Amino acid sequence: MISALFQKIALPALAAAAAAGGSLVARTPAIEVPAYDLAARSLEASDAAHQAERAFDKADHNKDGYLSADEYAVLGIVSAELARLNGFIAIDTVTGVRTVSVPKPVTASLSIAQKAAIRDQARSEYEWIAGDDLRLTRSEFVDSKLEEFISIDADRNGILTGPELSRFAYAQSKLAAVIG
Ligand SMILES: [Ca+2]
Ligand SMILES: [Ca+2]
Repeated sequence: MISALFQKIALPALAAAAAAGGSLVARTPAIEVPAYDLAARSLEASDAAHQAERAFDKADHNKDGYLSADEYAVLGIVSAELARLNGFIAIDTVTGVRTVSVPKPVTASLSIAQKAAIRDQARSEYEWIAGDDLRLTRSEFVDSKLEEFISIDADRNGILTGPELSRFAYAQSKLAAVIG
C-alpha cells in the first residue's frame, strides 16, 4: 500500500525531473557558455590585430570599407559605455573572446559632456590615423592598434602581460578622455 502510493507520487516526480534534466541539457550546449568568462592572461600582436579587424567591421556601419570620423567617434563612445557598464574590456582574440578589467567601473551612463570629450579625443585620433585623405581604411585602423600594442609593450617581449594588459584594455576603453 505504501509502496503503491510512493510509486504514484514518485513516478510523476521522476518524469518531471527527467524532463527538467533533459531540457537543461538541451538549453546548455557548449556554444552558449558565456563569452565573457575568460580573463586574458596575455595578448599577442596577432590578438590585437584580430580584435582591431572585428572592431573595424562592427564600427563600419555603412559597410563602405572606411571609417568616417563619425563612425570612429561612435566606436569610442560605445567602447567607453560598455567598459563603464561591464568593468572590463572584451577582446576578440585569435582563440576567442577574453576579458581584461578596467579601472573605476561605474554603472551610470556617460554624461553629455563626457561623450563630447570622447568625441573630441576621437576626432584628433581620427585625423592622425586616417592621414591626409581623411579616409580611414581597415589596414590603417589595424596598423594603429598594432602601433598602440608596441608602444604599450614596455619590456619589448612581444606579449602584453600584467600592467601592460591593463594599459591596453584601458586604451581600448577610451575612458582616459573622461577619467584621465
Ligand atoms: Ca563607413
Ligand atoms: Ca611585454
